[in-house]
Amino acid sequence: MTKTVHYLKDYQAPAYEVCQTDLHFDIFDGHTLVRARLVVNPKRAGEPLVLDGSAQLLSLKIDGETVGFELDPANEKLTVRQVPSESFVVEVETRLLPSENKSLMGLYESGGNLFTQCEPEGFRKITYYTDRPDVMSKFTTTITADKKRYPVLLSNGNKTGGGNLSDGRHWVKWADPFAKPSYLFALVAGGFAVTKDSFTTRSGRKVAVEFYTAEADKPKVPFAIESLKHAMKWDETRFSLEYDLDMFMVVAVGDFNMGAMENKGLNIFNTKYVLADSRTATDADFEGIESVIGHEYFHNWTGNRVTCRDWFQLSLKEGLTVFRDQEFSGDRAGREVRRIENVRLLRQHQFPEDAGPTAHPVRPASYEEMNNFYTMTVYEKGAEVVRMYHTLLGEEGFQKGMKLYFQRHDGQAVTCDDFRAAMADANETNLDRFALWYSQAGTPVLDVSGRLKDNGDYVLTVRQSIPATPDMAEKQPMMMPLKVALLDAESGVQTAFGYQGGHVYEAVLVLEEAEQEFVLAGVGRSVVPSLLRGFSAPVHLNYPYRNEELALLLSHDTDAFARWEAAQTLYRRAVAANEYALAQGLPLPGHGGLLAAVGYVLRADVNPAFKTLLLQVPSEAECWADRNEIDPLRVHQAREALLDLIARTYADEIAGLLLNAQNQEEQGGGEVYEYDPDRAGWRALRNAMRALALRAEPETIDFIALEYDKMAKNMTHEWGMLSAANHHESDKRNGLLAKFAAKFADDALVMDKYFTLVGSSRRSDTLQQVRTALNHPKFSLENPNKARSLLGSFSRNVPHFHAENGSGYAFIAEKVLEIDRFNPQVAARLVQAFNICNKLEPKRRALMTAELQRIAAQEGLSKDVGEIAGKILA
Ligand code: B3K
Ligand code: ZN
Repeated sequence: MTKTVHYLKDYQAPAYEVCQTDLHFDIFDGHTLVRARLVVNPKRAGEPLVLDGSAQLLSLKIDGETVGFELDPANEKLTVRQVPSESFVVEVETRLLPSENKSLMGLYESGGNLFTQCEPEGFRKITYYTDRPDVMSKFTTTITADKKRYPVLLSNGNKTGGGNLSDGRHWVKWADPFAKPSYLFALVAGGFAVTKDSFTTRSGRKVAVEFYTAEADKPKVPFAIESLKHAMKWDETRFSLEYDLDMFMVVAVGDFNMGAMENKGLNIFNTKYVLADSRTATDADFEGIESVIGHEYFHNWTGNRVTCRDWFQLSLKEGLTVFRDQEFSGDRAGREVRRIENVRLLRQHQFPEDAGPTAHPVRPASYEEMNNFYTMTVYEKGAEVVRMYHTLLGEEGFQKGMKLYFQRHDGQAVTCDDFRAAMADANETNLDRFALWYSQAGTPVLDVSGRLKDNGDYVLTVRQSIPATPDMAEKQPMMMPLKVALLDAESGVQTAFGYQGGHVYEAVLVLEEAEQEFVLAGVGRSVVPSLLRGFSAPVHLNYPYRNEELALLLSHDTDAFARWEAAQTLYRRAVAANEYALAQGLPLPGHGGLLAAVGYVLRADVNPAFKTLLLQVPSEAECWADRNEIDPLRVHQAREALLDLIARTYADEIAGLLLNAQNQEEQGGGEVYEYDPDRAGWRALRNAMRALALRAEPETIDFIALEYDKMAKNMTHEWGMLSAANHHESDKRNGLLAKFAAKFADDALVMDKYFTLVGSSRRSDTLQQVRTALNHPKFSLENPNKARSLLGSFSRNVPHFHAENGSGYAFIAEKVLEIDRFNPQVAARLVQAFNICNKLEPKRRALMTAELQRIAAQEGLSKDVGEIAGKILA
């Protein structure tokens, strides 16, 4: 297969613009006919008109005449060489087969209804078009269909007409007053129940809110609706941004490649991010819904009103919108805890990406398949980059930048440089050096040292380096904020110092050079530095702390992130020490210092959600970050041994906390088992303690099995018990899971949880149970949620995926190839489990390489999987 690589440096403005797009969909039982009428304006007359498309083409006319054209199916291009030099009309007819479309891009069927997904390049599966984000057009959409089978016909914008036709058919017309790129187009047709509400904007406009779901799911919609209204209000208050259409619609679909999609006025959501009640959704699910609903809504301004010039600029909308949804969640509840959760996510998934074969900058320089670039780097590191503007400029300065950004670019398709220019110009500052965050991949490393000078000044020396990545060897130092404070080494009290003419307790140091010294004046006593407070930059920071200094930070720091980080460092050191002992065949260390710190945390008077985070030992992936020759099983065993030690040492305290958390959860009246952030904190602690308690005394599974029904008051309770019991080798665990699957057999989202439990169990027979689950009547490989639940969780299951005999690798490779035949996007996600290949010890590396070669050699392999496998094998 020919490989086409797209480069940012080759960007060219479009030769033709489309000022009006009128679409006409005739939906029939087996197929759909699409007529597109485009009013096209030459920008560079004389150039050929090149349209993107892969749908079955029925006819093509220009100004009413049939014209000659060339088709290049491999690159999905249609070229017309002779076109008028002034404005002309293109008419295209295509024929689609939505029920055969299992890629879930373009127009497809799910549960008898029709849906679209266009971002980034799905619109070309519907018609022939300049399918690129810098071509913005006004759209109308007319849909006709059988009224009984497809009573609901939706598209973007406002409904402008409709009526009955002959033969039991009906029609509806939609008009979107805002020009938009084709990736924001959406159409939905079928039978749905609608839940209606409304929101009055601060300027007094009443916006109709409509959520479309299956009839049976109606009771699970209210939380998502409330979340949307909170998001609408929050965007007005914090960002002065108001909604701009008369209607905001959300449609839930069970078959969806990702979380949700921000189509203008007609968001399409994975059911997972809409439907929730406390019987079937965990507290974490509720939090996920609030944040994804917020995210898609916030795109209306950051993404839709101002969009991306090209797909290399994806982080312009995604990094910024993730930052906005993080801030929304933080403002809603538990800012500090949310911040730590964001950092954990970044470290567990983005840091490995940045250190692996698919590493790319926040603004990638090239791609083969754009779908492969909806990554943790573009989203989460992109959000950290936006957060750094915020840290450097402050809330007021940042908002000034946002205001200028919208003043300059509303209605345009722009670049990350335009965003940076607005931030700099609004604050009359120079952010040129900051641009490197968009072009250099790899997680920067800060090596910091501190010394107290004889004159009482404290000097911090910071060296920064950025590791080489496959795309770039030499890197330049970057601009970033390093937030610091100093704690008295004896008392742990925060100490004042002089910095830039002020007398302060905390400072934002601005790094720009490979090595810099910062003088914090007049300290005059022995101190412990508190560094990277709030995780002020997405970096690895090394400082030669002694364990006692970490314990001091853990117990005294006023910055939640820094406290948590002190505990994480202690855990990482302990896991590494266990690993060394295991490798050398030595007895495991006693970890007195760490145990004292854990004892402190167990007793500490901190909020329960924070306590839960402080007690979380970093994942294996965090423990082996930046290492080579990894033996995954040994890291796993070292980590397990540490957890066992903690559980055994503090069995009594853990049992006490478990009970206390349960009592606290039940206090305070109201709907005790419904979601609310405070109770969610107590439940998180309760579940964490339950897992540790069962670890210390495995025989208590009998108690769980016996009392399960009584204790299972909501899904968070059920999930806590099942995920703790999930690794138990006894039949009791199988019995619990079987009961759970029977109880929720008809709830697709809960069945996803069941499959996740099967895929993530440490039991010795897990691979066999996963294989059996593939034939479960409720499992379907074609449903992305199901595939991700069972196979995604298995690919993260360290002892089984990395089984010494290679069975885990072979199994995932087999499934990658199977899924790739119908859904390359989902397959390409799964194959990224092999990203770690070249960092493994030789035996596993050889086993994994063999599987990757098998995948790469597959005839008809998608470019999605081909691109990833190729990069790993390179
Ligand atoms: N913009 C979409 C993601 C589209 C992914 C295409 N593979 C959802 C979001 O980020 O809000
Ligand atoms: Zn997004």
